[in-house]
Amino acid sequence: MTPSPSPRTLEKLAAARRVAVLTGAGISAESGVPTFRGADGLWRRYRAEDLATPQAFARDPRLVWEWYDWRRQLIAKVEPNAGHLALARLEARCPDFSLITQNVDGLHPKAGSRRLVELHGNIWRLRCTAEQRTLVDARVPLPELPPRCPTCQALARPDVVWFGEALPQAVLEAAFEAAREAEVFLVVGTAAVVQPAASLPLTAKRAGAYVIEVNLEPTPISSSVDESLFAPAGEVLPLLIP
Ligand code: BJW
Repeated sequence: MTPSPSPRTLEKLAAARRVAVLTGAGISAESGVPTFRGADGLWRRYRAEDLATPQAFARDPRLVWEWYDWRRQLIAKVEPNAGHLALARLEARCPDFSLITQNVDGLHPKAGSRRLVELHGNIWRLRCTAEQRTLVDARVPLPELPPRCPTCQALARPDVVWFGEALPQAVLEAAFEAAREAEVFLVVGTAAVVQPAASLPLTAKRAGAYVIEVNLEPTPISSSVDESLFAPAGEVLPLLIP
């Protein structure tokens, strides 16, 4: 049975003027997007070192692109779920709101979220490896692998953040500022192990936020938050945000 949020959690969320949310792969799981670390997670079948590092791309850009092109084809077929839609509703009624996502799938904007910080980039953008110019290319499948920059013909890469790469400074600052200023901080569907994203809920907590976690199972931050709700995000978020 889906756990009911406590009255205190519902009151905090209803009264808060400054709300920040951190989402991870779990929020898109019910749409049909694979997570990374779960039972059917991508990292059970593929090695991150072979596909999601700058070294892997330097070694074999075509292999890396085949994997991203496969994921793009999968994501192109799915729709936002009740969890994404609930967060878009929360944004519409909250004067100061930030949705910080680790996801690259673009399902939050598709659900109507606008005040969005994409920590790990976006799978629908390509970045020129020579001049760092980015462009949106939503063609599935891509006609040429690996794709090239249409302006200078240099190799293009997915505009995502791989292991060992720094997150864009402005994006990182916006996320930590939102965490420090939030009255309520909601953490949804993340294993909370990848840094620096995993530090955001604890930063918010230390700065005085009421922190609510939604996940299928306990995570390393569960013992530090104010309330954990262990159930699918697509069921819990509509209860939190009717
Ligand atoms: C549900 C659900 C449902 C399921 N409802 N819930 C400090 C200590 C140790 C290591 C480091 C450190 N600082 C940095 C590091 C290294 C590294 C790191 O964190 N490693 C750890 C794994 C140990 N971090 C980095 O390398 C980062 N870079 C960095 O710090 O650079 C520093 C630097 C500075 C200056 C110069 C150079 C460098 C970059 C991290 C980039 C992560 N990239 C990826 C791939 C993105 C592109 C792509 O998608 O292909 O991001 S990896 C992958 O993990 C992806 C995700 O965004 C990220 C997080 O995963 P997430 O969202 O938590 O998903 P899962 O699958 O792990 O969990 C899903 C959860 O949902 C589970 O808990 C389920 O239970 C739950 N769930 N269904 C609710 N229906």
